[in-house]
Amino acid sequence: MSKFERLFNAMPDGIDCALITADVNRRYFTGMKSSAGVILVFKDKAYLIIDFRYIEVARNTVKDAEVIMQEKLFDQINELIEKHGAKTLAIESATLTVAELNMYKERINGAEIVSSSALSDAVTELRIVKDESEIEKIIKAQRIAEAAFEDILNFIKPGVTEREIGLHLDYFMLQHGAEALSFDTIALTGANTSRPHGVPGDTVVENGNFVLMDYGAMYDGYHSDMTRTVCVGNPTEKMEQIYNIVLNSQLAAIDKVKSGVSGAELDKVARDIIADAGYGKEFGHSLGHGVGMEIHEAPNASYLSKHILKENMIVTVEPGIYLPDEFGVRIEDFVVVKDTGCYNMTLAEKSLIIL
Ligand SMILES: [Mn+2]
Repeated sequence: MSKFERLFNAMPDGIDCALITADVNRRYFTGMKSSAGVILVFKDKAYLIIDFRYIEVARNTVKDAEVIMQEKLFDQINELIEKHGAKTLAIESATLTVAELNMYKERINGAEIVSSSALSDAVTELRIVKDESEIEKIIKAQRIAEAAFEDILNFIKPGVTEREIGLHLDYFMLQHGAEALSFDTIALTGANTSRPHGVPGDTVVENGNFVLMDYGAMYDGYHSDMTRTVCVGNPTEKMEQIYNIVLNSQLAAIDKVKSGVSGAELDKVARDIIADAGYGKEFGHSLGHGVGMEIHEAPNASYLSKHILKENMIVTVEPGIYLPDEFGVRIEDFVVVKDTGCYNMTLAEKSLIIL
């Protein structure tokens, strides 16, 4: 079954066509990267309407949809709606702006616009479970990030700045096949490591400091995500103790991952260990999130999460403890959910590395 057929199966009855406009979803359905274009999906046929800049690539690579050169977009959409006799058209409520919605309402005639979350929910349902080729791409992205980790261990030493560490990781990943960075690399040292999403600055690594790195590579449209905290010179007893609490919490949560477990249950396993050690308040973010064509996507692993994990979903497991003005530790792997457990895509060492 094509992705478009599966999309229709995931939508409620009564929707005759769907208009896909989000860049990431257009890429998911067509396999090609573009900053413009729309996909119009009917029950028996899909069209990609895309402008001159992308038309050659589209015609050569897009197989599941008929490729149409964009001219007068709304006239073209209206003609196709008429041709297929569609009465209702679903839009991506999760990503469309109010201005775009108003424009569609004004310029699309012939079909009533369904502004419910039906289409966005259906796309999420498709994207949340990965197929083998998607998992392969994510693993490739992760291997690039891990090679960068091996490399950075030779670079980190007293005197280098957070920005230099971040840039070194970024350069390595881009040089070794990453299409892009997954997100702005986080590289922090010393007291800055207590800021979960701190921005790398001119702070210099000193002996006895942690260095926390949270980063990822993109490969063929797919992201990776990992965090490691390493120590330069010897850690204090407290640093070592906190590191081991986070590590135990992370290992216990990974052990718990399998089909049927909820995101909330997973979060609780990790959180209870940290809370029992006396640091519940210092773990102020959720345990994890899905990763795919977006760096944060479903399912969530937070205490509020209603997601039930299923075979071939992907979830990060990233507990942390953050002590303001002292230091922070976070350790993050990401895993593929399996019926019998999980497959950990992250191979990088996570017992405390002392440089
Ligand atoms: Mn993450």
